[in-house]
Amino acid sequence: MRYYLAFFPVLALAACGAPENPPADPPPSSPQSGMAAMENTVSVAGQQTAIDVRAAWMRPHPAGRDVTAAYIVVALTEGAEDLLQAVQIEGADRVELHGHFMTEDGVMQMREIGPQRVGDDGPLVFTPGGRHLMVFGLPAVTEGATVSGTLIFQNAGVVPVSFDVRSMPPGLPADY
Ligand SMILES: [Cu+2]
Repeated sequence: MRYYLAFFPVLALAACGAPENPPADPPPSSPQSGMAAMENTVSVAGQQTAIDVRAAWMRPHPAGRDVTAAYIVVALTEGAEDLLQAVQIEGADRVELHGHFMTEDGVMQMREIGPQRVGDDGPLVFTPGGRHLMVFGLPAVTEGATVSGTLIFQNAGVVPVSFDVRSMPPGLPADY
Protein backbone atom coordinates (compact mmCIF):
# COMPACT_ATOMS: atom_id res chain seq x y z
CA MET A 1 0.00 0.00 0.00
CA ARG A 2 2.87 2.34 0.77
CA TYR A 3 4.03 1.61 -2.74
CA TYR A 4 0.72 2.59 -4.22
CA LEU A 5 0.49 5.83 -2.29
CA ALA A 6 4.01 6.81 -3.21
CA PHE A 7 3.21 6.62 -6.87
CA PHE A 8 -0.20 8.21 -6.79
CA PRO A 9 0.97 11.73 -7.71
CA VAL A 10 2.94 10.29 -10.58
CA LEU A 11 -0.10 8.43 -11.82
CA ALA A 12 -2.22 11.56 -11.75
CA LEU A 13 0.34 13.33 -13.89
CA ALA A 14 0.76 10.44 -16.22
CA ALA A 15 -2.96 10.31 -16.91
CA CYS A 16 -2.91 13.84 -18.20
CA GLY A 17 0.58 13.95 -19.63
CA ALA A 18 0.83 10.87 -21.74
CA PRO A 19 -0.98 12.08 -24.85
CA GLU A 20 1.86 14.53 -25.35
CA ASN A 21 4.48 12.14 -24.02
CA PRO A 22 3.79 8.83 -25.67
CA PRO A 23 5.26 5.67 -24.16
CA ALA A 24 8.85 4.91 -25.07
CA ASP A 25 7.76 1.81 -26.93
CA PRO A 26 7.05 2.84 -30.51
CA PRO A 27 3.64 1.86 -31.78
CA PRO A 28 3.70 -1.33 -33.82
CA SER A 29 4.06 -0.67 -37.51
CA SER A 30 0.77 -2.43 -37.99
CA PRO A 31 -1.35 -1.21 -35.06
CA GLN A 32 -4.34 -3.32 -35.96
CA SER A 33 -2.56 -6.64 -35.88
CA GLY A 34 -0.46 -5.61 -32.89
CA MET A 35 -3.51 -4.63 -30.88
CA ALA A 36 -5.42 -7.69 -31.90
CA ALA A 37 -2.68 -9.93 -30.60
CA MET A 38 -2.71 -8.14 -27.24
CA GLU A 39 -6.39 -7.61 -26.72
CA ASN A 40 -8.29 -10.49 -28.15
CA THR A 41 -7.13 -12.82 -25.42
CA VAL A 42 -10.17 -11.99 -23.30
CA SER A 43 -13.29 -13.88 -24.12
CA VAL A 44 -16.43 -14.35 -22.11
CA ALA A 45 -19.32 -16.74 -22.53
CA GLY A 46 -22.39 -15.50 -24.33
CA GLN A 47 -25.31 -15.12 -21.94
CA GLN A 48 -27.93 -12.69 -20.76
CA THR A 49 -26.54 -10.03 -18.46
CA ALA A 50 -27.58 -6.75 -16.91
CA ILE A 51 -25.17 -3.94 -16.04
CA ASP A 52 -25.38 -1.48 -13.17
CA VAL A 53 -23.33 1.71 -13.61
CA ARG A 54 -22.41 2.68 -10.06
CA ALA A 55 -20.21 5.68 -10.71
CA ALA A 56 -19.31 7.68 -13.80
CA TRP A 57 -17.37 10.91 -13.75
CA MET A 58 -14.94 12.87 -15.83
CA ARG A 59 -12.27 15.40 -15.04
CA PRO A 60 -12.51 18.88 -16.53
CA HIS A 61 -10.00 19.33 -19.32
CA PRO A 62 -6.57 20.48 -18.25
CA ALA A 63 -5.99 23.98 -19.62
CA GLY A 64 -5.18 23.93 -23.29
CA ARG A 65 -5.78 20.21 -23.76
CA ASP A 66 -8.44 18.36 -25.65
CA VAL A 67 -7.71 15.15 -23.78
CA THR A 68 -9.14 14.22 -20.41
CA ALA A 69 -9.79 11.15 -18.30
CA ALA A 70 -13.10 9.60 -17.29
CA TYR A 71 -13.87 6.88 -14.76
CA ILE A 72 -16.63 4.35 -14.22
CA VAL A 73 -17.57 1.57 -11.87
CA VAL A 74 -19.81 -1.08 -13.40
CA ALA A 75 -21.15 -4.29 -11.96
CA LEU A 76 -23.23 -7.21 -13.11
CA THR A 77 -26.70 -7.51 -11.63
CA GLU A 78 -27.60 -10.46 -13.80
CA GLY A 79 -25.44 -13.12 -15.40
CA ALA A 80 -21.94 -14.36 -14.64
CA GLU A 81 -19.68 -12.40 -16.97
CA ASP A 82 -19.57 -9.80 -19.66
CA LEU A 83 -17.00 -7.84 -21.61
CA LEU A 84 -16.77 -4.05 -21.84
CA GLN A 85 -15.72 -3.70 -25.45
CA ALA A 86 -15.83 0.02 -26.07
CA VAL A 87 -16.97 3.36 -24.72
CA GLN A 88 -18.42 6.24 -26.68
CA ILE A 89 -18.88 9.76 -25.38
CA GLU A 90 -21.04 12.32 -27.14
CA GLY A 91 -18.91 14.96 -28.80
CA ALA A 92 -15.62 13.09 -28.40
CA ASP A 93 -13.56 11.87 -31.30
CA ARG A 94 -12.76 8.63 -29.52
CA VAL A 95 -12.42 6.98 -26.14
CA GLU A 96 -9.69 4.48 -25.26
CA LEU A 97 -9.54 2.09 -22.32
CA HIS A 98 -6.20 2.69 -20.64
CA GLY A 99 -4.16 1.11 -17.89
CA HIS A 100 -0.99 2.09 -16.05
CA PHE A 101 2.20 0.11 -16.21
CA MET A 102 5.58 0.42 -14.55
CA THR A 103 8.59 0.49 -16.83
CA GLU A 104 11.84 -1.21 -15.86
CA ASP A 105 13.28 2.11 -14.71
CA GLY A 106 10.31 2.77 -12.45
CA VAL A 107 8.41 5.22 -14.60
CA MET A 108 4.65 4.95 -14.79
CA GLN A 109 3.23 4.93 -18.26
CA MET A 110 -0.15 4.16 -19.66
CA ARG A 111 -1.40 2.40 -22.70
CA GLU A 112 -4.51 1.04 -24.29
CA ILE A 113 -5.67 -2.18 -22.64
CA GLY A 114 -8.57 -3.23 -24.82
CA PRO A 115 -11.80 -4.91 -23.72
CA GLN A 116 -12.21 -5.51 -19.99
CA ARG A 117 -14.07 -8.36 -18.34
CA VAL A 118 -16.60 -7.85 -15.58
CA GLY A 119 -17.63 -10.88 -13.59
CA ASP A 120 -20.08 -11.68 -10.82
CA ASP A 121 -17.17 -11.65 -8.35
CA GLY A 122 -17.01 -7.86 -8.14
CA PRO A 123 -17.31 -4.59 -10.00
CA LEU A 124 -15.07 -3.49 -12.83
CA VAL A 125 -13.41 -0.32 -11.58
CA PHE A 126 -11.91 2.54 -13.56
CA THR A 127 -10.43 4.96 -11.03
CA PRO A 128 -7.57 7.47 -10.75
CA GLY A 129 -4.29 5.61 -10.60
CA GLY A 130 -5.74 2.54 -12.27
CA ARG A 131 -7.77 1.83 -15.35
CA HIS A 132 -9.21 4.94 -16.92
CA LEU A 133 -11.01 6.08 -20.01
CA MET A 134 -8.96 8.43 -22.17
CA VAL A 135 -11.26 10.87 -23.91
CA PHE A 136 -9.93 12.48 -27.07
CA GLY A 137 -11.27 15.46 -28.96
CA LEU A 138 -14.14 16.36 -26.64
CA PRO A 139 -14.84 20.11 -26.50
CA ALA A 140 -13.80 21.43 -23.09
CA VAL A 141 -16.18 20.49 -20.29
CA THR A 142 -16.54 22.37 -17.04
CA GLU A 143 -17.12 21.35 -13.46
CA GLY A 144 -20.75 20.56 -12.77
CA ALA A 145 -21.66 19.61 -16.33
CA THR A 146 -22.81 16.15 -17.35
CA VAL A 147 -21.73 14.33 -20.48
CA SER A 148 -23.66 11.47 -22.04
CA GLY A 149 -22.11 8.37 -23.41
CA THR A 150 -22.60 4.68 -24.00
CA LEU A 151 -20.83 1.61 -22.74
CA ILE A 152 -20.80 -1.25 -25.20
CA PHE A 153 -20.81 -4.74 -23.74
CA GLN A 154 -20.55 -8.01 -25.56
CA ASN A 155 -23.60 -9.48 -23.83
CA ALA A 156 -25.56 -6.57 -22.41
CA GLY A 157 -25.18 -4.48 -25.55
CA VAL A 158 -25.39 -0.71 -25.34
CA VAL A 159 -25.66 0.71 -21.83
CA PRO A 160 -26.25 4.47 -21.45
CA VAL A 161 -24.02 6.36 -19.04
CA SER A 162 -23.92 9.93 -17.78
CA PHE A 163 -20.57 11.30 -16.60
CA ASP A 164 -20.54 14.01 -13.93
CA VAL A 165 -17.76 16.49 -14.58
CA ARG A 166 -15.81 17.02 -11.37
CA SER A 167 -12.23 17.55 -10.26
CA MET A 168 -12.40 15.19 -7.30
CA PRO A 169 -13.63 11.60 -7.23
CA PRO A 170 -17.20 11.13 -6.05
CA GLY A 171 -17.92 9.19 -2.91
CA LEU A 172 -17.17 5.57 -3.49
CA PRO A 173 -19.94 2.99 -3.77
CA ALA A 174 -20.20 0.76 -0.72
CA ASP A 175 -18.98 -2.29 -2.63
CA TYR A 176 -16.27 -0.48 -4.56
CU1 LIG B 1 -4.58 7.28 -20.41
